[in-house]
Amino acid sequence: MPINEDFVARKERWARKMAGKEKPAVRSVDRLPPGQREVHNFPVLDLGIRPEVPLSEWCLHIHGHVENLVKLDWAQFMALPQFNDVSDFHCVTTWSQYDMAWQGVAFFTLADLVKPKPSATHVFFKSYDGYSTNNPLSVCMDDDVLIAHSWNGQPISKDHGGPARVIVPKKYAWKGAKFIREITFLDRDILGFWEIRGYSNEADPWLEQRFSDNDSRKLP
Ligand SMILES: Nc1nc2c(c(=O)[nH]1)N[C@H]1C(S)=C(S)[C@@H](COP(=O)(O)O)O[C@H]1N2
Ligand SMILES: [Mo]
Repeated sequence: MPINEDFVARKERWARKMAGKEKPAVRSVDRLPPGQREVHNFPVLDLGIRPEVPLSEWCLHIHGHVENLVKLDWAQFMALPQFNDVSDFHCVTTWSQYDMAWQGVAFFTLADLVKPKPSATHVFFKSYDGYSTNNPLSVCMDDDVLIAHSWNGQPISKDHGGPARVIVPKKYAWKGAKFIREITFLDRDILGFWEIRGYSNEADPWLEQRFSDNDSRKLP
């Protein structure tokens, strides 16, 4: 298999962040993707079901095309190497909030733990509220993707998806599952809650991929 330069660069950036050596991100003056407006109040957006998951009952199940199936309880999750990252947050309903400071466990760390098999190409995320979403594995293996338990130094509230939520900064925010419960590595793509309902399967805010009609690859 040829070495994927892009992947190596992302993993190197992540390793520098883990070591606390990353340079502050140099963001362009133009941080607002087309059709978005900046907010400062972190709106709440979900299906209206905010499941109460006591930490004593919380469990993250990671399985599928991996060498090691893993079930993490809260203590095991919190004992994993911690990762901090600051990123911009873009909701498809046109609000964006800059400089969201997240703390949690990097997707890279989870991948090191479960070791995706070569057959793994996609990742499916399932939540305690019945929500789901999907991403290519290559999208998840970026230096800014994490399972966050804290925001601005405080545990993520139930409104914002606590105990833990997925953050995929380069995509519209629906690609990051709040109330995360299960992560499945797959050898094919399966559409999530909004993707089934006509939302883009690629969800790049800079390309304004809000709905599937703007995707580069039309689904059958
Ligand atoms: N489990 C779950 N995750 C979810 C959603 C949801 O309804 N349920 N909504 C998504 C959408 S559309 C957005 S914009 C963000 C909103 O996160 P917030 O409520 O913290 O702003 O969560 C995403 N993740
Ligand atoms: Mo959203």
